[in-house]
Amino acid sequence: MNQAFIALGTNIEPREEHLLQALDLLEADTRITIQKKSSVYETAPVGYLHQADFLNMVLELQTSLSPIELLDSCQQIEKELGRKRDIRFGPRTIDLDILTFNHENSTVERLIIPHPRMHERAFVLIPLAEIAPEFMIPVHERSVEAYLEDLPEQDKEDVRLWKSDI
Ligand code: A4P
Ligand code: MG
Repeated sequence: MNQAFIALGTNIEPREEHLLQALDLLEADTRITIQKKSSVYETAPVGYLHQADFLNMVLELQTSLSPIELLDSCQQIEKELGRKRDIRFGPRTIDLDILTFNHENSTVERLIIPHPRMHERAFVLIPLAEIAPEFMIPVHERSVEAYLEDLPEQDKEDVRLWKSDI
């Protein structure tokens, strides 16, 4: 069995429904088990700012899939939820990013793990710290908590607890 952390994000209504549907589709896959689920956070957009606030959460998965197979499944779920790719970093019904996969390091364009921007994003680190504070981010070998401590206060204030359980 493999361990993976994935991040979910949505900023098109109905946002909660998009998260719930993504969770259902992941759970429906017999090769994937959701081990842990963070709370849901409402977060100010990062990168492309002219868009609505996001709901973000992080999951710990156990899976028999390979990293690329897991990416295929995530992209299939994005497709089923009607995601259109227009603007990079722009609005989305659902985005599923693989943060880490075991202690693996992949640098091919289609799948970069650990996710190259995870350690600088409060909307990833805050939910991840809730379920795995001491997890050492592969390659960097630095804990989630340690990265979180380094983030600017403003970035952390832009991530607000929205619902503790969905
Ligand atoms: N890809 C490479 N590595 C990975 C990986 N580890 N996980 C490739 C998933 N996909 C990976 O992704 C573009 C390409 O990345 C895919 O072809 C895949 O093979 P995409 O999902 O089509 O496009 P994107 O989501 O616009 O790009 P990306 O790079 O995932 O964007 P980010 O960096 O995730 O930023 N602000 C808040 N508050 N909350 C958010 O969730 N999200 C973004 C998206 C920007 N601002 C945000 C949020
Ligand atoms: Mg993505």
